[in-house]
Amino acid sequence: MNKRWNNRPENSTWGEWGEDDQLGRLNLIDQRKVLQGIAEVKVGKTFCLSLPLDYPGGQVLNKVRFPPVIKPVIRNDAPYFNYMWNRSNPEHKDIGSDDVVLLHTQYSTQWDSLAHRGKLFDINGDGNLKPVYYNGFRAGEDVAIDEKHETKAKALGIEHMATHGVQGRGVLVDLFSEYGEFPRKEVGYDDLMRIMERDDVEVEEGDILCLWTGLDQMIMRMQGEPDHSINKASAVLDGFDKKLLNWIIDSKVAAIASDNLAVEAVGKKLTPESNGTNLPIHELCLFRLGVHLGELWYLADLANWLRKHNRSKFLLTAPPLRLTGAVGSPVTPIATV
Ligand code: UVW
Repeated sequence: MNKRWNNRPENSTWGEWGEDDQLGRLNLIDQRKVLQGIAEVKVGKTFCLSLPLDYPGGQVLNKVRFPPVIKPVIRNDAPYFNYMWNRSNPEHKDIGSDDVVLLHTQYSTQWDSLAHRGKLFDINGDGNLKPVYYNGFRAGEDVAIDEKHETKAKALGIEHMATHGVQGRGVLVDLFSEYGEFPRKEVGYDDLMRIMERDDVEVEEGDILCLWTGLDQMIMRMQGEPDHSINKASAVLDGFDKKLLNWIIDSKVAAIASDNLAVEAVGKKLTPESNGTNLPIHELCLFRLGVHLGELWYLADLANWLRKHNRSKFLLTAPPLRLTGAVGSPVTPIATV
């Protein structure tokens, strides 16, 4: 029994960290896990795990998300860009520039917050489905939109992730070396376990799992003008594989990130077993477990370095923007090895 729900989804973590918890499994990244991450720093080399935020380019991967538009602030009725302050006082020699950005928060390298995907669920156990998110927060009341289309995740906004810090131990699994770019492979539990065993990769409670598929290097190669081949390229997780979902539950990973669009395959058909979703990993992670999903990360350089040095673990520092009420955020993750 909880003030927001009295029926919690099967295999969920709702209530595990308190009835108002908004962090989900980020709670598993505690001081001990941060120190475990820091212990992976051996040579002090850093990797930027973000694409340029105007990549992938165009709308080939997602029709409704657009690259950032950057404009100048207007000051004294003029664009405040290369602004000559001698306009107001001839003795000034200063010049100044300020940006305004229209940013689709999930266009490029990003985190999904726990308010990104919810579900119609019988939260009261009375047979009525209600639109809710992780830990029973309500669509409408808690994740709100008004008549002017102004939105605010009053609960589960991305700022909670930012204040946590998202610094811990990252573990990378190299799917690219096994599956390459074409044909796209849907990776199930058996595939994942085989590759982890091959590369001697172990994932422990509270680790941030990073799955490298090679889509990032295709995106970089296409230099902002991707063609439709990227919609069929590189590995994705098979969210319809029950064994894989069970592994995500049992492994207690704190978050999952990948260089592909959605971690899992998109555009699939519902099945009688898929629990009313065609993105079962999103449903499991964001709605039930409180596992944030990172998408379109740039993992290639890190992955190649780790392989060369026979390693899979690193310190990962990946706070999103502290953008109150947003349901996703760009991120510039940094790996330190
Ligand atoms: C898709 O684009 C399907 O995934 P997400 O909404 O998580 O980015």
